[in-house]
Amino acid sequence: MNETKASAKQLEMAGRAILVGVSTREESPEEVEKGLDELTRLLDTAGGTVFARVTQNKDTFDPRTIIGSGKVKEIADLCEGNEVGLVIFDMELSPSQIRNLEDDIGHDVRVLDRSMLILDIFALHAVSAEGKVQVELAQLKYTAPRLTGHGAEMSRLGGGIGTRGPGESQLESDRRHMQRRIRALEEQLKEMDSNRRTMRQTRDRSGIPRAAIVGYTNAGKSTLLNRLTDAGILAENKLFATLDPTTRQFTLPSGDKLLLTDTVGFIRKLPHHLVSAFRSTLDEAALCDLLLILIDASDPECRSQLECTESLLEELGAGDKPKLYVFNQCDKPEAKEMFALPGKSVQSENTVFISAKTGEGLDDLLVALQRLLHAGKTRATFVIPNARAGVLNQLYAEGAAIESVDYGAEGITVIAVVDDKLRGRLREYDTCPPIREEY
Ligand SMILES: Nc1nc2c(ncn2[C@@H]2O[C@H](COP(=O)(O)OP(=O)(O)OP(=O)(O)O)[C@@H](O)[C@H]2O)c(=O)[nH]1
Ligand SMILES: [Mg+2]
Repeated sequence: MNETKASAKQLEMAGRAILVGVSTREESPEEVEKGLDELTRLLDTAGGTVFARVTQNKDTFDPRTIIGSGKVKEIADLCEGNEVGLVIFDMELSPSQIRNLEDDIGHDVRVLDRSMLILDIFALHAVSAEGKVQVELAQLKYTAPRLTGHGAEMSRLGGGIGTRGPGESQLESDRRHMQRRIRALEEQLKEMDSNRRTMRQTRDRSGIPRAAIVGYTNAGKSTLLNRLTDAGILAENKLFATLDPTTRQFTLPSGDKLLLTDTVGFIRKLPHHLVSAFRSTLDEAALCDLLLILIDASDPECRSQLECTESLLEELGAGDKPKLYVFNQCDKPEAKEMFALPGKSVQSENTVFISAKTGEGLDDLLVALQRLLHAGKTRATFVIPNARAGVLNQLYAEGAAIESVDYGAEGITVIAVVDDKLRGRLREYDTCPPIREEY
C-alpha cells in the first residue's frame, strides 16, 4: 500500500458511520429522528455512509460520555466486525467526552460531533481565500482541540471525515504553534473584512438597494440567483454548496435596479465558531436593505427550517429588515400537496410561491419585490447648504436611493427616495415637506 495515501478500503471504512442521537426533555424522540435524518444528509455530503443509528432517551446527559455505559457498549459491539470507522453524535461534544468515548468504544473508531462534520463540509467546499481562512480559523478553534490520535493518523493518510481542509496539517501541530496560527489568521481576516467594508461602501454609494437571498441550506438560493441573473454559481443537491457570497445587479421590470446577493446557507445548531469566523460573510445578509427568505416548500421540515432561519437572522441583527417569504421548489408534488398549490388564492402580501427551476411564479416574485422596495418610501428633493455637506453622507449612510446630486451656489440639490423617518429628520432641507408624493 502507498504509505501516504489511504487505500479505497481504508477510506470506505473511515467513512462508514454510526449516528447517535439522544432524546431529552427538550428534544422529543421524533425531533431526534429528524435531527439524525439531517445528519445523514450532512454525512452524505461529506462522502460518508450510515451503517446504523443509535438513540437513547435520557433525562440528563452523562457528563463523561453523554450516553450511558450500556449504550456505549452497544455501539462498541456494533462497530466490531462491521468495519465502522466513525461514530457521530448529533450534538456538541467536549474534547474530553470525545476522548472518553473513543477509549470506551475502542476498535480504532473515531468519534465526531455534529459541528466537526459541518466544519469538514465547509473545508471541502471553501473556494475563495477568505472562505479558506474562515474555515481554518473555525477548525483550529473547534476541531483541533477535539482531535485525538486517530484523527491525526487518518489526516496523515490523506483522508478522513472531520480532519480535512485548509488547516489539515495545522490540526496536528502543537498548541503554541496553533495559537500563533490563530492570531495570524485573525489578522488576515481583519484585513479581508476591511476590504469587504470598502467594497460595500463603494456599492452603497451607487444608491442601488441591496437584497440578500437567505435561507436554509439547499433551499435553492443559488438556483434563484442564477435564474434571475445568469450568475453561473454552482448549485447542487448538497448541503453548503455555497460558502462565498456572490452579488449581481438585477433590473426589475419597472426599471428599478437591485443588487442581489446569494449567501451561505443556514442550518440548525450552526457551530458557534463558524458563525463568528464567517461573521463578515454573514454580514452581507445583515447589512442589506431587504431579505428574500427562501424556503424549500417541498421539505416536510420547511416550517422548522424557516424558524431556524429567522432566529439566526435575529442573532445577526437582521431580524427587523423588510422580508419577502419565497416558497421555492413548488414544481415538486410534495410542495403542491403541502401548500394546496396551485389554486392557492389567499397569499399574504409578503409571501410568494415559485420554482427557481421551472420559472413558475417568478412574475409574482418580481411584483412583490417591487412593492417591498417602494413600501413606505417617497421621492424627495433636498437642498443642503454647502456648509452642511455632511448631511449628504448621512443620506448615503442611511440607505437612501440617491437619484441625482447637483452642486450649485445655493447648496447641494439631492433627489432621493427615502423612508418617512429619514425624510422627517431632514425636514429642514426638504423643498416640499407637506406633500407626500407616493413613489
Ligand atoms: N425541483 C426543483 N429543484 C430545485 C429548485 N430550486 C433548486 N433546486 C435544486 O435544489 C438543489 C439545491 O439548490 P441550490 O441552489 O444549490 O441551493 P442553495 O440554497 O444555494 O444551497 P446551499 O448553497 O448549499 O446552501 C439543487 O439540486 C437544485 O437543482 C426548484 O425550484 N425545483
Ligand atoms: Mg448555494
